[in-house]
Amino acid sequence: MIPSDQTRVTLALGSNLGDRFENLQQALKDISLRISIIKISSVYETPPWGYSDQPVFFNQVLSGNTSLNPVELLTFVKNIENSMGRVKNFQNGPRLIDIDILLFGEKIIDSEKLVIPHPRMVERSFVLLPLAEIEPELIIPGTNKKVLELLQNVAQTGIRKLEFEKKK
Ligand code: PH2
Ligand code: MG
Ligand code: MG
Repeated sequence: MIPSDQTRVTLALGSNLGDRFENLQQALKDISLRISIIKISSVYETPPWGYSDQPVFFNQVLSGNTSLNPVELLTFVKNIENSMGRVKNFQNGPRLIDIDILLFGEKIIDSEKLVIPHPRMVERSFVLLPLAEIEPELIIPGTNKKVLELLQNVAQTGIRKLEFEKKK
């Protein structure tokens, strides 16, 4: 059950600079201040998409409940990126941390600042594979397709699920 004043949201995290695992961990800690995290995927090592001459990424997807509205959520995640030291780079270029809003409940939003569902998520295996781990049956608004079906349409070459030592 989702509390009536909250929305289930899904975010994608990525990092390919510095200590990539630590960056994901820090982002999760900051995100959990305003999102009560319900599901979280494994970390995946993924080849860079869009611009290949850069380090490999670590990617992870989470879902949780928040009382923030979409614009507040965008501001919240941008503030985390900035506080972690992300600097402006070129599109698809290397980054310390990237926090993208994939889904905001079943909402479809197409404004200048914010497009939800994330417009490129359906073509990106570094998003769909971790998402399929936590929400295989979820239908992506506007597509009429389940995550697992969308995953079948994208190449998964070079993606590796990482096994981290669990803290005792
Ligand atoms: N993010 C990008 C561009 N390319 N490639 C991978 N593997 N993972 C990412 O998170 C990623 C990317 C733009 O945000
Ligand atoms: Mg991104
Ligand atoms: Mg981004």
